Amino acid sequence: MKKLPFLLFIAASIFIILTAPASADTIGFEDVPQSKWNDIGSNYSGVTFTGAIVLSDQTTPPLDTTYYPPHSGNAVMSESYSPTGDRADITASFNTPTNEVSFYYASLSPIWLEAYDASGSPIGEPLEGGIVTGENGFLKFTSSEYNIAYVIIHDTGGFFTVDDFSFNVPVPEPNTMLLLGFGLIGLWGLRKKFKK
Ligand SMILES: [Ca+2]
Repeated sequence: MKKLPFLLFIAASIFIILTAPASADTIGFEDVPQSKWNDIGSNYSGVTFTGAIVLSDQTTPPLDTTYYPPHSGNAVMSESYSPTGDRADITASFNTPTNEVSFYYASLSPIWLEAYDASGSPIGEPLEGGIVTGENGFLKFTSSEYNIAYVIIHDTGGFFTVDDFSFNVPVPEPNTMLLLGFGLIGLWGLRKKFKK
């Protein structure tokens, strides 16, 4: 009966994997190294930011927390500066397409959250967030499937900050199928054992 504990382990693993909800990654921008302050880039696993910098009480210039209070800690994400004085849109590209993206923000002008699939086609209607200063607004975009390859965040000419950027990480289907396969083999083995 030595195989039984192993088979029970396999069965338990399958149960856990199959019932695990999609987990969410939340990025608070607190732990960005100084060398990445001007380009957060791929500092975090699962997502790459472009056009994004970190602002905090440690940066130069420091974050104006009166108008743009962080939702967590001392640091937020904001738009990159550009030589022309315009600010870039922030793009967040996901390693694995997600079905939900959300963040807290403060902005001097209305801001937009646009979601796109892997072929660059827009998903649904862009979300608009109103002017919020001195506190945090919240935007959440949800898709019916895991097809959000990237999102673009932009305002309409002012300045904005983003904090606690969150996205769903899908349950890895291939692993689920692999474990299901092992489980079926295990059950088959168990059935043979009890038949003897
Ligand atoms: Ca923060």
